[in-house]
Amino acid sequence: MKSNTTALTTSGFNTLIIFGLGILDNGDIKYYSNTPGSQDVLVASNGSYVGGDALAAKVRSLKSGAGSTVQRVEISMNAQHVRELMARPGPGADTPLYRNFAALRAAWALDAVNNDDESIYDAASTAAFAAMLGAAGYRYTIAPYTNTGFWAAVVARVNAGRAAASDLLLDRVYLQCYDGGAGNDPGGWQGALGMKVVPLLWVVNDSKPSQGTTAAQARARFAAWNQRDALAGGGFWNDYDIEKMGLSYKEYASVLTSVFP
Ligand SMILES: *[C@@H]1O[C@H](CO)[C@@H](O)[C@H](O)[C@H]1NC(C)=O
Ligand SMILES: *[C@@H]1O[C@H](CO)[C@@H](O)[C@H](O)[C@H]1NC(C)=O
Ligand SMILES: CC(=O)N[C@H]1CO[C@H](CO)[C@@H](O)[C@@H]1O
Repeated sequence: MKSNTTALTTSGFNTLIIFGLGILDNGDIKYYSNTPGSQDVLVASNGSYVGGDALAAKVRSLKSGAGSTVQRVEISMNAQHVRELMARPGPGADTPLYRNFAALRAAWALDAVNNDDESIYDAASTAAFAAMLGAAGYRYTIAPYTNTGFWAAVVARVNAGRAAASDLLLDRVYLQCYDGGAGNDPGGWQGALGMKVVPLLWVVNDSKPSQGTTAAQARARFAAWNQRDALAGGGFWNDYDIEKMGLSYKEYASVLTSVFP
C-alpha cells in the first residue's frame, strides 16, 4: 500500500495479490506490514470492517481507478488459527470469523483469498475454511512452494463435486518458482494437482540477488515452460522490489501479456 498504485494498475497486470493478512485467535483479521515505514492494521473485528476509509478506498481503487487493467484482487494469508477456529466455533455464517471475512470483502471489493500456508498444512481445516470463504462470496487460491501431497489433497477436497472450470472454488494455483521453490517444475505440479498452475518468479531484488530475474530472463523461462506444458499464466513476486530497485512495471507486465496473451 506504499506502492505507486497508478503505475501498478495501469501497466497491464490483470490480478493483484495483497501480502499479507492473518487471523488472530478471536477471528479478527490483521493486515501485516512488510515494508519499512508501514504498520500493522487491524482490518476486521467482531463482524465489522475497522481498517479505515482511506485504506478501503485505496484497495478498491486497484480495480476501479482510471486506466486500471486489474480485474481481480486477492488477499494472501498464512494459516495461523484456522485449525482452531474451524474446530470451534466452526465455519458457520454467524461466527465472528465468517462475518469478518464478509465485511472485509465488502469493504475492499475483494475477489479471492490466497492461502500461502508454509508451516501448518492441515488439509481438513483448510478445506473447511475454503468452503466457508466460498459461502461468503470469495474464490480460493493457493501459493505452494513445497509439499505437493498436501496441496493435492486440498485441491481434491475443496473442488470435490465441482467439475466445470467456471464452478471451481479453488480456481488458481500460484506456484512459487523461486527461493524455497526454485526447483519447482510447473508441468510436474500440474500433473500432481490435476489443474493448470501460474508460476511466479521473483523480480530483481537486493535481498536474495541470486533469486532475482530480469524481465528478459522471466520471458525466457515462462515461454519455455508454457511451450512444454501449457500453463494458466504467470506472475511476479513482488511490487515492493520493483519500486525499490527502480525496475519497470510495464516491462514485467508486458512479459505476461505477450507470453500469455
Ligand atoms: C507513479 O506512476 C505513474 C505512472 O507510471 C507516474 O506517472 C508517476 O510519476 C508515478 N508517481 C511517483 C510519485 O513516482
Ligand atoms: C460485537 O458485535 C455484537 C453484535 O453486533 C455486539 O452486540 C457486541 O457488543 C460486539 N462486541 C464487542 C466486543 O464489540
Ligand atoms: C520480498 C522480499 O523479501 N523483499 C526483500 C527485498 O530486499 C529488501 C532489502 O534487503 C528487503 O527489505 C525486502 O524484504
